[in-house]
Amino acid sequence: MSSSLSALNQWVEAVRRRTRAKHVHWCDGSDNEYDTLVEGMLARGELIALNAKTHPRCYLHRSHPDDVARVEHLTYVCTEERDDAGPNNHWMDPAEAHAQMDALFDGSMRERTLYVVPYCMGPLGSPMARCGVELTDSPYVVANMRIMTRMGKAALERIEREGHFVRGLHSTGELDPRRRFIMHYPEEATIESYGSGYGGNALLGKKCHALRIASWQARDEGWLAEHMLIVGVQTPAGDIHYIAAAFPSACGKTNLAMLIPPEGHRNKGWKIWTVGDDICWMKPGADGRLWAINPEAGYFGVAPGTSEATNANALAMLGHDAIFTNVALTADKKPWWPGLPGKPKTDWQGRPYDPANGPAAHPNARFTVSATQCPSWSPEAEAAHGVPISAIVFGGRRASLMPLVLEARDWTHGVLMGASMASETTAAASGKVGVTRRDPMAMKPFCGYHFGDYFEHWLSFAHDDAELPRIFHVNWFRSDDEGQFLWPGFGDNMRVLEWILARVSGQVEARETPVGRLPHADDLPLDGLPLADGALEALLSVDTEAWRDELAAIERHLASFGERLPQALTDELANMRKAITGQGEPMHAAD
Ligand code: GTP
Ligand code: SPV
Ligand code: MN
Repeated sequence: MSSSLSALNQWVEAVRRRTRAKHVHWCDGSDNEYDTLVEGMLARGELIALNAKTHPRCYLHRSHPDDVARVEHLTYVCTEERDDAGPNNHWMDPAEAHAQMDALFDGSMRERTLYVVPYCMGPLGSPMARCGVELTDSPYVVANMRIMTRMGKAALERIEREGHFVRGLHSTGELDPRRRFIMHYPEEATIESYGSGYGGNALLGKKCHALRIASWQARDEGWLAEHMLIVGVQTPAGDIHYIAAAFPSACGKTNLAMLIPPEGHRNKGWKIWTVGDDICWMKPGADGRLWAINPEAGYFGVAPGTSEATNANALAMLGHDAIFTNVALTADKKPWWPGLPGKPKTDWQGRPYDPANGPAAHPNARFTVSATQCPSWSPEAEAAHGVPISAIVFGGRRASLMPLVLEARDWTHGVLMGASMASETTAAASGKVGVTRRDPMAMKPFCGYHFGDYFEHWLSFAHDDAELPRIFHVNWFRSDDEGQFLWPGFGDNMRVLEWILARVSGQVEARETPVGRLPHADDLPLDGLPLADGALEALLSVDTEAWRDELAAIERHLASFGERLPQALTDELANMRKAITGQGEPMHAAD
């Protein structure tokens, strides 16, 4: 036996003893194993079979009503030095965190099976891929990991060859929010999660490994682990350009990754290829470009709002072999959420639907489905070397101020744009919805180290031999005084992607402003799009007064990262401030 396998065996044995698990099951990732797990969950009522005619091999899972989203206030980065985790993370001393978690895991799997889940994040043959092993007592987690990652025998073989893996220990516990913690120990490449069975809290390959631990490793090794979709845009000439885009949770990544271009664009030959919808690992290649892989193998997507009109590709992939979590049911046992035809009979908690109890489907209800089921799935998602990135796009939900699209002047300005990002909070995490908060690079909940160091790491990619992507910022969520969106969004976002690619290939000029470059209205391909009067002007305007306040708020936000904030960002911000006030007035830290 190789030393990595004996290390794994020893760890499994130690966990079995601590948790008193009754059985240990090593997952091989086979169809047979998945079917057996599903049968067990159906028998225990942990899954409900959906209409077998319309939704073959589709199941509903109802999570505990107190366990429906990520819990940022219970998520910790445990580094030896507190400052390495940074003000952007909750921190606990690693020894203290281990002691607390050991106590929770003591006897936590009594009468339960401990599943050993070897997985690979990224194509199995990719040098950019990384492996991990999740130990869990939740068959629901195992079934989801099977869809979301390359899970089982082949991953175990790679671990045996490579000799290292990220360790993740998960137990559902009592699902008591007072006994719930998601701990990360980046220096030990280890994760411990207790007391939640939901999404990013429990599927440890996703946010815990592929973002928090991976971002730490990426900093040490010279690459980037980002909360980004990867989409291929095929032009009428037949070239495919890849765009990576970071939007905060529930702000449109899945939708942009699989958008269907407007009819006029389709007729001309535009086509979209989906490489990834949530996470992107990027590394400079020998040609100086950034090459990206999607570490995941499936989508864990937001259900509400997914409709024939907004995301027909997603609906097409959800007709078979999918797991739904916290959606509502129709009388004939079809999954239901706002945007679908029919009406709900049973709500997400299993009660007869009554509007007095709140929405039928939970706002963070999700589907889990294999990536290859998406009609726009790109075979390049399996490419070992990844795909070359032509543009990086940041974005968020901003009802006001932020224009439809902005281009950064250069890499440093683009990093400042990312570092300054803000967005209104959504149901993807527990807490208040609709509060505007700064969410740098959409990584506020996911960066495993100090944001000051993270910005410095981003800046370090700019050097003489680099052929870096251009950086943009988009906002699909500008609204009018009545709260109506000014921009139709979804498939029509293709129009903005076309402008972005035209900029990348030098086909159009842009309008220079102190906050970045904007499209000349005539250069946006808006044919066939009925926009309200004045909408376009609002979407492409820069309100100098409001931007002065914004820059002051950005200054306060950046100052919170203290001495580790790169000087280059402070200087860049000072330049913008000068440009917008039209004079060399110094920035005052007091406002
Ligand atoms: P996570 O999986 O949480 O990381 O979310 P995500 O960034 O993939 O967001 P997703 O694409 O699932 O969209 C979240 C919600 O925003 C859904 O309800 C969508 O219908 C809605 N949405 C997505 N794109 C647009 C858009 O262009 N305009 C508007 N108005 N809404 C959008
Ligand atoms: C997100 O919240 O950004 C998600 C869902 O993609 S979860 O896996 O729960 O983190
Ligand atoms: Mn996400």
